[in-house]
Amino acid sequence: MMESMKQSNHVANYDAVVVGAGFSGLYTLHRLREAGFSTHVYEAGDGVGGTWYWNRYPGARCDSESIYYNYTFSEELYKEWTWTSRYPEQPEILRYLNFVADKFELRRDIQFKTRINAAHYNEETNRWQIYLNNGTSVSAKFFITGVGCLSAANIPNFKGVQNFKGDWYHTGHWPHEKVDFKGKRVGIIGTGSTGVQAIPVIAAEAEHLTVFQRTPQYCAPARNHPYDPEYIRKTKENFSEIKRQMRESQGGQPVPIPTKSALEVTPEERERVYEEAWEKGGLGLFSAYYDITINEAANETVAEFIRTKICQIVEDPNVAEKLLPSYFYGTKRPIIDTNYYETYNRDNVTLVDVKKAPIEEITPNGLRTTDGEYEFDTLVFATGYDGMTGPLLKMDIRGKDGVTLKEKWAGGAQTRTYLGIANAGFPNMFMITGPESPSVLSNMPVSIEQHVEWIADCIEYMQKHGVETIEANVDAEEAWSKHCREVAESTLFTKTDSWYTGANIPGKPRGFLIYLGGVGVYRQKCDEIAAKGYEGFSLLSSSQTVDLA
Ligand code: NA7
Repeated sequence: MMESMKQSNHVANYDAVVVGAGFSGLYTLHRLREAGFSTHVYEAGDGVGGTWYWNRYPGARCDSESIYYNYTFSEELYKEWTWTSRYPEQPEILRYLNFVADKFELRRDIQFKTRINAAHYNEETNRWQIYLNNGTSVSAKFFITGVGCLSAANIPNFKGVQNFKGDWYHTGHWPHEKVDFKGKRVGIIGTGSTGVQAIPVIAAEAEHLTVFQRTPQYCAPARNHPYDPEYIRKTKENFSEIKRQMRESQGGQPVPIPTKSALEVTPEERERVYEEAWEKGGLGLFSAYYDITINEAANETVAEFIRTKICQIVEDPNVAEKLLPSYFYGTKRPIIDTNYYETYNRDNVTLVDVKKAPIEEITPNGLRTTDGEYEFDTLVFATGYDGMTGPLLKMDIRGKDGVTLKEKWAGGAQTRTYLGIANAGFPNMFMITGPESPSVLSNMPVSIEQHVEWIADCIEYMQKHGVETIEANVDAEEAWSKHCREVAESTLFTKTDSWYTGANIPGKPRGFLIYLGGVGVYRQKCDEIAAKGYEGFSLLSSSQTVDLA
């Protein structure tokens, strides 16, 4: 045990300790507190919001429609809050989460500016000992992680970053004060969802913007617009139906599951459908036909549609050529944009292909690729995250026999979970939207609510039946992981290098850690498991297994 942990000053005992005050942590706190459990949340930031607290970069907004990107556990809350537009910007989402924290008086049980460094399971007491970065420790019967899937920033290990004379930022750790780009030459590395959102906004302000692109992206227009008050009124009126549809859907939004193949319709009909989706804006292309992410030929029809659009929008054919993606559409995060491709028609924007000529070094005045040197005053890393496992493995989590989560998952290669909620060897620990749950391939608040409710119901069940510990069984975990891999391998997702597969982090073992069966199916499976007395888990009273089936 580390010296600092041995010396840590034990200050409190709780029923549950939760990591993170984002969508997950806030609702967990509310739900468990309502059920009478003493619950405490630790949050590294100095406010609530999680992902939406940290991601303050220019242009940051959500790619789920706002009327679906909120909690549905409280009809009153749903009706009290009104979104201004279709795709909410970061400040509005952060205001929403602060509104939730105020309404349910959550702050009194959240300790801000405090990071959990470690959580160790004590087999003698059946409790978790949790070590904080302020030198103190607390204990809890339940250890619950609400750390988000994309919170461990990836800053590539470029040579020379420390030599750069200007200011540099990672988009996931953006300053609270406005960063002024006026009159500045700016460089940005990365063209994922984040880069695509930030590039048009920075370009509009900076003297010059140089975009360093490794992989071109498929983007479709967001066509964000203010909501008509009548539309909002009807949405609120239909709360129960919308909630039901979201919960039973594939991706967490009330979008009909497509029944047609892209290959069974005529090219003219397909073109009409794609054109309609493009004009409507949003992620409609992704769900236009059921086989877009499973059949290569079907996929190519959308890919080619977007490539044609890029060539129509971007005036310089050489620039357009560099922007044409070739991987399977949708197997990296499909992006919705506001004036992204149009931005390359500006005189103050340069696009550099760093796949062809990779970045060699960050220099005092900019960066050098194998093709030449580029100078700028400010550098933005829009280089993404160590997704899924990254935020969990940043903490020193130790289960039975002192085995760390990192050892159990072999750094990621052997990531096995039961339902993406629990791990064999780690009793009374729950992960909200953990690896192998629908998580990032769903509308996150829907998946978060489902996990929080399942976990809280489980804890209540344990209390009612005198159960001391719950732990996933190894065979149940193996079967779930195998099922997840089989579903993923029946799609095109595993054929592309992306943060979904871990391929964006050099040295990270590859594995597809998202359950692709859909949120409706997944919810049903989780509910069935609970209804069978938590099938696949071992439930123990203080000294013996409790047969509750
Ligand atoms: P992403 O989607 O991981 O994008 C990161 C971008 O940075 C992507 O274009 C990468 O190129 C690029 N990148 C990463 N490392 C390098 C190096 N070493 N050299 C050059 N370029 C690099 O992260 P985002 O923040 O945009 O989005 C994350 C999610 O947040 C998003 O999907 C939404 O769910 C919200 P690559 O494609 O790997 O070639």
